[in-house]
Amino acid sequence: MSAGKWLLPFLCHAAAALVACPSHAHVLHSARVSARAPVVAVEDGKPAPSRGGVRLLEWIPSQQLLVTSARFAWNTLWKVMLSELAPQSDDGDYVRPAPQMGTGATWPAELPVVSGRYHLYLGNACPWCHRVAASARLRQQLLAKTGPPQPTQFLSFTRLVSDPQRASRGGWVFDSDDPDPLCDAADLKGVYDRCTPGGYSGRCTAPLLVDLETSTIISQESADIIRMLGQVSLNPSGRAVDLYPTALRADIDATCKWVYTQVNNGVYGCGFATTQSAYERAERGVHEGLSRCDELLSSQRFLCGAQITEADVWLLPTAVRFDGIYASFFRCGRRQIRSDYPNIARWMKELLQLTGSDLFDLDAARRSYYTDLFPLNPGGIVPSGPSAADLGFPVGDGPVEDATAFSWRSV
Ligand SMILES: N[C@@H](CCC(=O)N[C@@H](CS)C(=O)NCC(=O)O)C(=O)O
Repeated sequence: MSAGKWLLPFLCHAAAALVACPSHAHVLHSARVSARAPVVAVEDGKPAPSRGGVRLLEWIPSQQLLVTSARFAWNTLWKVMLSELAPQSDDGDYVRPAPQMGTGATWPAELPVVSGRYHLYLGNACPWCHRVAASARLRQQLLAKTGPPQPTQFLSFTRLVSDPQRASRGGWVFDSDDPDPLCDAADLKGVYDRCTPGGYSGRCTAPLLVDLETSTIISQESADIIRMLGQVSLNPSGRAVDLYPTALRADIDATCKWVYTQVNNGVYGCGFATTQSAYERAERGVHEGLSRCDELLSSQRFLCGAQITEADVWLLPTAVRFDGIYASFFRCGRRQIRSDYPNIARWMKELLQLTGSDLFDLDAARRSYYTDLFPLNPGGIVPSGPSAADLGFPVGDGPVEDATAFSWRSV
């Protein structure tokens, strides 16, 4: 039987019950309640108001018809919404779109390294923004929002707010307490338009690195931004933190590759899968990847040895969101970091301290995932935890200094 044949009677019956006969539904409802009393909770001697709905089953000839039609309608809508949110392969796997523009992973030679000219647009919930912010923090390049600038800091940044209802495209808007410094845009689309002669078409993603002086986009790809920021420094001390030391490059590249595929993108593969087998593939990969990280961290301080590298910066955003968000929201919590990956848990607390726990707000991120990605959670209920406090995360502190955690390069 065609889908429309199931859907139509269901919608007609539902509409009739809702629109034409609300009082009928109420009568039926009252009759049922009195016949089966007591079913209503009594508080202070008064029955609590009952909200039994329109009692569709009284109107629709068969429960099977109701369930089949509702499931079909719900599933169709979910698949349509999810294909807009997250492109899919024919097998139901999530396929992350490729970035649309950027200058590659090399800092453009024509851009002088001066303080205040380059600006990052970053959203708290976004893991790709988080890894850019963490790398810039570790290299002491990020200008603080308040207080006098330090000599090493050359990047200003704006905190984007996630609000797909307010944004004209994508999900990012500005709030009045952290406005856009480029053109006072209302949303990130306004920034993309301003930087694109003739107007911008495509996804308006964060992170975004722009040159405020020429109103041009330098890059919208987090991996490239991390790499290119490692090639420039304002550090007057003659040495700078090196997250990509020459001797470790092959190991860092290889580690980043599987961390990205299995863990960073793997959790999205779980959450955005539209078939059971696609979900199971992604979920297996996530825990294989996490087990491999945990094993490495059982014998060394960081993923590629005794010092922090880009590989640690890549793992961090997914690790800190794992128990509090992805485990439940993306259904990959078969094993959790706090109980099953003790070495990642130890490493994560250290990374949070070194990057500064004020860089990321887990509880705000959880609210954002659960409400803004509404096709995955149409009711919009946000779980109460586990919160940052439940997980024992440091909260709101600046970065802890520890020179032994880093490789250094001469500048
Ligand atoms: N390749 C990009 C992906 C960034 C990305 O997907 N950002 C998301 C937020 S987590 C975004 O801005 N999405 C808005 C949209 O797709 O419209 C990177 O790693 O920098």
